[in-house]
Amino acid sequence: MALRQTAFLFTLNKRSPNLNYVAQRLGSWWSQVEMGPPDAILGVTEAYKRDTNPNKINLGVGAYRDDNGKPYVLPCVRKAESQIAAKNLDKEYSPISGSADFCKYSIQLALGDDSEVVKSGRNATVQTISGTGALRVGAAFLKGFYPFSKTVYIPSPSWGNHTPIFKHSGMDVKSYKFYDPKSCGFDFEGACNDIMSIPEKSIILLHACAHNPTGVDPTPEQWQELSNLIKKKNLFPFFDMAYQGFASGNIDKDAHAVRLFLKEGHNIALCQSYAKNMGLYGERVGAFSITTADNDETARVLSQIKILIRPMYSNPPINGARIVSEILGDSKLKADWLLEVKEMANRIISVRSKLRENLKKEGSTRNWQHITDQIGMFCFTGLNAEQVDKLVKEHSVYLTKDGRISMAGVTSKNVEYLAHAIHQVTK
Ligand code: IK2
Repeated sequence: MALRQTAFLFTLNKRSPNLNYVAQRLGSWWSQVEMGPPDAILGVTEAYKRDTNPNKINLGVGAYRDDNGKPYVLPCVRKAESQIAAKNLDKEYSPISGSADFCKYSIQLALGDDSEVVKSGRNATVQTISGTGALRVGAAFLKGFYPFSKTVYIPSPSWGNHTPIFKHSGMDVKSYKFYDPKSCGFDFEGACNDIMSIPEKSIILLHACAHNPTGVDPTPEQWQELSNLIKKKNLFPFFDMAYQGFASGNIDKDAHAVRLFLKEGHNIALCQSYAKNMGLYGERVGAFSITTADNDETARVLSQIKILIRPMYSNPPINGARIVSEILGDSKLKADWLLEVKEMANRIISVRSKLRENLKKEGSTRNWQHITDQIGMFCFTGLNAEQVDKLVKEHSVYLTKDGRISMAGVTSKNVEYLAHAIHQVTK
């Protein structure tokens, strides 16, 4: 049918230039395709770009900005790039699992230099297309090889892409309580109760630090209890660590939960991203790891992950991995990076205080303590859909519908305007 139609169009085209008219009469192959909705997060940026208000602020997507509201390339990344350029490297394909150096540095960064897991080779690690790719590869591995229920329990709420990623891989998704709208904090009791009722041997997704979208993280004591409970229920912990270093400014502190679970004897899945902590958003560089029982299991798991990756994208891009390896493999550059990631985290912590102060100055009598209690890139403001709508329409402040704002888009220059706008819609 397709061939006949193409041949017919070709003959007609020779005779008549009015192909559109003919295509219309025949009907297009895609006339049944309906318009899809814009992405809940990236769609906000599209709307922001169309706005002509000079005071507009984009607090939608979680991408770091400097205090002038400009995208920020870390100085250590620039140095790494010039060191790499001087090496005059080739552009050959990467192995399916990516750069071996990159994988080694990544798992060491996550688990620590003294990690027993790394020393004994109990990790199957591959380079991925940033954190999203790590989640997607991980989900495909679970779908193919997890021997029990293929249901993943994610916190409520969670990053908007978690459910689509797992569903796209053929997994089922359910949720457990995480956020308490009354306290704008962690619903520890609700989470524990829900986890108690998750069927044994299910998969549980945990945000390692800087929970997205709420900015609410369990305390170390709560992580300990969560670890005990998850062990008791025999659940498989799947960690998403997209913000190591970006939450507190300290890479070890932010990896606390992951390292604790391993110390407590769990085997885990782990997704890492260098988008935020090295500012390598568009380089799309991340890692996926499974910790295993022994070397032999590592080799078997790795072989199967490679078989899954090959038809997906064959092998990952080389540039971002080179930058990460150059930084993590060079003690001077690594020291620079640790300072720079701390500076980014500190700027976010400081604008949280400024936003609270300015809301007070505006005369707001609401309790805004959660702005400074929450951590990482996002603040879950507690604004309802109507207030969000007003912020967008009346003040050109762009944010996601759930009331999440990216603190990275707040600067010392726009914080007063933002506080004024928030007060106007909440008073
Ligand atoms: N996992 C979590 C929890 C994330 O927050 C992200 C990044 N999200 O940032 C966009 C936003 O919410 O505004 C990722 C994974 C994956 O990030 P990437 O694929 O860019 O590494």
